[in-house]
Amino acid sequence: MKITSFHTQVACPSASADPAMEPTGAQMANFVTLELRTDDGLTGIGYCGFVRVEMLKALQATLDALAGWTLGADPSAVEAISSRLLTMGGLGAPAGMVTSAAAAIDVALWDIKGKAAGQPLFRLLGGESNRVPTYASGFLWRNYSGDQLADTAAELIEKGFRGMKFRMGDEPSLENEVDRMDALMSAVNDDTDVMVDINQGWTVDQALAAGRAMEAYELTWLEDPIHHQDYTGLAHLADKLSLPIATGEYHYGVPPFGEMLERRAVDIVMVDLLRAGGITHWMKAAHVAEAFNKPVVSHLAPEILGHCIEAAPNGTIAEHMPWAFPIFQEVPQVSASDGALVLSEEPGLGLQFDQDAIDRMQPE
Ligand code: SMN
Ligand code: MG
Repeated sequence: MKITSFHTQVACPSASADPAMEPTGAQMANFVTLELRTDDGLTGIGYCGFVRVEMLKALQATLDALAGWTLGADPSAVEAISSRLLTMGGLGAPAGMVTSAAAAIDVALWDIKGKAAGQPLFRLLGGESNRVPTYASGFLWRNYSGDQLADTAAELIEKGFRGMKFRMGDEPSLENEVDRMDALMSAVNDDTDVMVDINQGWTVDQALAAGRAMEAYELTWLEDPIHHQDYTGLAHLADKLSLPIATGEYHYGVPPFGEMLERRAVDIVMVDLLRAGGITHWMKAAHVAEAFNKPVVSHLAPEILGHCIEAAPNGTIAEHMPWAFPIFQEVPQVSASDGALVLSEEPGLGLQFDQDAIDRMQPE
């Protein structure tokens, strides 16, 4: 089998984002889609993005250049193609747009591999079930009042979610942070997992004080309390707080996960699909965490990373952040009976782009 052609498009679901959403959220749901076609008539799909709309042209040009280098290659050589693209596009130093674009190609190659084998991705990677634990993300924003948080949390539980992530770190005092936490916790029940994401907003001292105040709530994790490369600070927090520290979404490639784990700077390893470099590299980062006896969780792209969470022996829960859902025809649903993300059992990713929707989501 050979790759014969490819097609990229841009799509901007951000244009119809809820205006009440925190701007960092509302502005980032923009994508470049990829279709990779083979001489066997199979098409693999992937996408990159989670960038502001102004970045899309540059990202599409990067993806076009990298996809051009795959023409003529056998798509089942995922490992070889993926590492060649990182070398050709970025001299093998993974970061930025090159890695995101290479990740989209890696995903499309896995989609082709699954379709050629007649296997859904989660099974091709070694997993068993199409039902994956998940939690709601992208709904409980920092600019929401206590009442908005409580109302939204109740709606999420109504939809079937058994877990949800809440953003903190913007309040002028610890007292205000705790008030918002109280408002949210009053709306959830005992079996709701609650995660908190700070997006690197605190200093080590702030994180220690806030983390101690939050220990009473039995949260599932405290995410990115401080800068992601401050391993010494993260290790200090992981040691001093009983609250598990989750971090990893900001890292590019696989090697930082080794260092982070060696330094004991993390309790729960979070891996981003595009920054890791695709499914191949996501799974490697998961296995590095496994070697350190730590759980791995996913960042964004639940329609793809749900498969990886299921397949990784240490995968625990998928982040349900549905920003890319509008570009697909059918997407995994959350089961009202047990809150699981139900993946398609069709070969490959089990996803198809919705061309009409993509046509409607063109930038101005
Ligand atoms: C996040 C990061 C980037 C885009 C959206 C959301 C956030 C998360 O840190 O963990 O979901
Ligand atoms: Mg995060």
